[in-house]
Order: sequence, then structure tokens, then C-alpha cells
Amino acid sequence: MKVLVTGIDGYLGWALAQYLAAKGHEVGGVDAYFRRTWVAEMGSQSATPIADMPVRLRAFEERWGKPLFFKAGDLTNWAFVKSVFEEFQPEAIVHFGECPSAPFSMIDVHHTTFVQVNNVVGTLNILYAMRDVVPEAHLVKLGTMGEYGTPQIDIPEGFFEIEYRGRTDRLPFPRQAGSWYHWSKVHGSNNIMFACKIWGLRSTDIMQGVVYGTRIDEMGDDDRLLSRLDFDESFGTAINRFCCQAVIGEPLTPFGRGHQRRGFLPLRDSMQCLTLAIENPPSPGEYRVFNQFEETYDVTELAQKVQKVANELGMNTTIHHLENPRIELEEHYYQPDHQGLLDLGYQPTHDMESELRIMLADLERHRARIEAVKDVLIPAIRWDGSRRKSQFIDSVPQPDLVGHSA
Ligand code: NAD
Ligand code: USQ
Repeated sequence: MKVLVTGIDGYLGWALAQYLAAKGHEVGGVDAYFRRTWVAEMGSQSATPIADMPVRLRAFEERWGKPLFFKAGDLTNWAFVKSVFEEFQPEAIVHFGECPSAPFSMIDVHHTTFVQVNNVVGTLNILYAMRDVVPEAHLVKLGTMGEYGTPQIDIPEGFFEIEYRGRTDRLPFPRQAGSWYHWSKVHGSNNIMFACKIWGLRSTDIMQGVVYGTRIDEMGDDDRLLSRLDFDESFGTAINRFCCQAVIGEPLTPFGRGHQRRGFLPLRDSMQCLTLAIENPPSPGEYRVFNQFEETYDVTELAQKVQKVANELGMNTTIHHLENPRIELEEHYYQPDHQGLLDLGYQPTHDMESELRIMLADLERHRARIEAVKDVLIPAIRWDGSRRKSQFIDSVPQPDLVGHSA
């Protein structure tokens, strides 16, 4: 199948290009290299060294024996998007090309509006390009589990049956996102749902949990094919940050009370799930939602898992809670469904400790790169609009003393 990956230079995009090539798909991609600029703005760098795109493209062709169709450009530019669709004629589009960071979107009005315009307009351009150029194609769009927030009831996959004043309907489950970034994903989901309805497009909206991991097997031993892995406060996600902290001997940092619960999945599982969605498209006009994660964990449980594996590898790892820069519940109910992908054949890895061993070994090789900018590990971007480095907490507060209503 001809698959266009938007955001192909990013954490998930570069891995998916290789996973799809290994399965015999023809891959194309676009990127504006924004992620590289954003991480530099945070004063950081990827823990794994990242080759420039021309080098990545050469390595890709050497490994997979065929070139990757690539165009550098901005998805918010309609003429660019339309021309890419006309030239590549994709049968499926995997849309990663958005700003993925909650903290980055909370910095100030300029970052908030940038993230929302970038994410909403890019998706609208893709929907119009599908309508005008490839109306039969399938859009696999990355939403996020964070669209739902943390309600007091179970979370279905996108829709739920509701009875109200004696009548029933199947409606979108309420979204209660926790950052301007997460709201941008809600707006994207609503726009895609509407485009499927009016134009008969088909789409799978993936509510993905937090991804962790440095590699997939398909990358082999060629460092030019490695994924980026960030650890700064904006672009580093929880487990990836904890592993980076462990290799340089810094404490692992659950925020606040540390019982925030989220869905997590390893990079290899994300690739498996996305490929299952691509290879099993919905019907024309169908807007399908999958919740994509392997298991839910609270962040303190995760820190303890990373600590256990790191200590087995001879590291001397401690856990030290940090003042929470976010406004979020720090202890809450969390029970999301995730059946759709299992029904398509998803086989969860269920082996976080093995994955952590691989990550810690990969990161150990590059510890000097983490050490060089380790100040970025302590967050300063706060949800209340101020910017001030969080302090370590010596005694973790009791439940009745913390927990803001998001
Ligand atoms: P990433 O930042 O590494 O990848 C996104 C890529 O898109 C970057 O290379 C960036 O340069 C590019 N991009 C952004 N805006 C663009 C534009 N206007 N034009 C062209 N290119 C543009 O992020 P990621 O972690 O790979 O995430 C990919 C997608 O998956 C995002 O949409 C994110 O919201 C979603 N997601 C990620 C996770 C996770 O844990 N990594 C979890 C759930 C959902
Ligand atoms: N957290 C800590 N300590 C840290 C880092 C994070 O306790 O050092 C906590 C956060 O407060 C939060 C949770 O861990 O409660 C997850 O934070 P994160 O930074 O790992 O993830 P998040 O900001 O939610 O965003 C990431 C990706 C985003 C994706 C989302 C999926 O950056 O693109 O949409 O995960 S989800 O979390 O399901 O919404």
C-alpha cells in the first residue's frame, strides 16, 4: 500500500517509515523539521544522535532497497499539501505532523496559538487534499488518550450510548482535555468526524497513550536509522525521561503526589497497532476511534519499575517527587476501554522490563549527551502561566492536601 507519513522526521514517524517498509509498503513522507527547532528552543537535544534527513534517506534506501519519497514543507501551507497528494497519490495517510507537547502549548499566548493553528490547520489541509485528490484514501490520525481527561466513569472508544429525558443516542464521549495541546487534538477529532460525515471520507482516529522506547527491531544496528529520544520538560515523556534520569544518576521525578494514571505502550506496540489500522481500513464515510495503549500505570509505579531495572543494571537510582507544574488530578479513577485493536489482532508485548533494559542500554551509550544539558530535566513551564523551576518535595503530600480539579 502507498502510505504517506506526515511528520516522518519525528519520534513515531521515523520508526513507522521503517516498520512499514519492512512489511513491503511503499512509504512517502513530509516534515518541516519543526521538532528539531522546538527541542533546541528548550535548550535540549535528542539523547540519541539524530542524522539529518539526507543522511536518513540514504540509510533508508541502503537498508530497504528502495528510496523514500520525501518532501520538506509545512502542512499549514495548502499549496504544499495539495501538491504532495497529487504527486504521491497515497492510499493511506498517517498524520503525525503536529506539535505533540502539552507543556510547550502552555508557555504563553504565542505558543498556545502556534500549537492550535499548526495542529488544526494542518489537519484541515489534509482533509481537503483527501477530498480533492484521493477521496478513497484512509486517514489514520493521531489523537491522544488525553482528549478524554480523567472522568469519574469508564472511557469508551470514542462513542457511548446515552439515555437523556427518555430518549437514547450514540454520541461522542465528552472530551475534557488537560492542556491547550490536548484541546488541539479534540478540535482535530471533531473536524475529522465532520469531514467523514459530509464528504464520505474514511478515518481511524487513534487515541494513543504515552509511548516509550528507543528503537524497534527493524532499525537494526545502523545508528543513522535510530529514533530520536527527548527528555526535556516539553518533549520528553514520562518513561523516556525516567530512563534518561537513571543513566546519569539523577532522581526519577513523579510530579506531585505521583498517582496520575495514564495508558502507556512501547514504540514497537505503537507501530504494530498503527499498521493494523492501516491494513484494515474502515468503510467510506466511517469515522472509527481506537484507544491505543497496552496497559495503564500510575507514574510512581513507573518510576519504581525503571528504578528496579536500572538498579539491576548497576545504576544507583533514587526517586524524588517534584512539585507538580501542571494543573491535573494527582490521584483519580481511570478505566479506558481498549478492545478495537485487540479485535484486529494486536498482540501486546506485556514486557515492560525487557523494553526498559533495551532503553537503558541504548541511553547508556549516549549518557554524555544527556549529561550535557541535564538542567532541562527540571520543569519550569507551569499551567498557571508562570515560569519557575519546580522544587523537590521532601514529604509527598497527603490526598486531602493536593489534587487540583482539572
Ligand atoms: P514528533 O514531534 O516527534 O513528530 C511530529 C513531527 O511532525 C515532527 O517531526 C515535526 O517536525 C512535524 N511537524 C509538526 N508540525 C508540522 C507541520 N505543520 N508541517 C510539517 N511537519 C510538521 O512527535 P511524536 O511523538 O512522533 O508524535 C507524533 C503524533 O502522535 C503527534 O500528533 C502526537 O500528538 C501524537 N501522539 C504522540 C504520543 C507520544 O507519546 N509520542 C502519544 C499520543 C499521541
Ligand atoms: N509526569 C511526571 N513526571 C515527569 C513527567 C511527567 O509525573 O517527569 C506526569 C505528568 O504530570 C502527567 C503524566 O506523567 O501526569 C504524563 O506526562 P507526559 O509528559 O509523559 O505525557 P503528556 O504530557 O500527557 O503527553 C504525552 C505526549 C503527547 C500525547 C500524550 C498521551 O507528549 O503527545 O498526546 O502523552 S496522553 O498522556 O495519553 O494524553
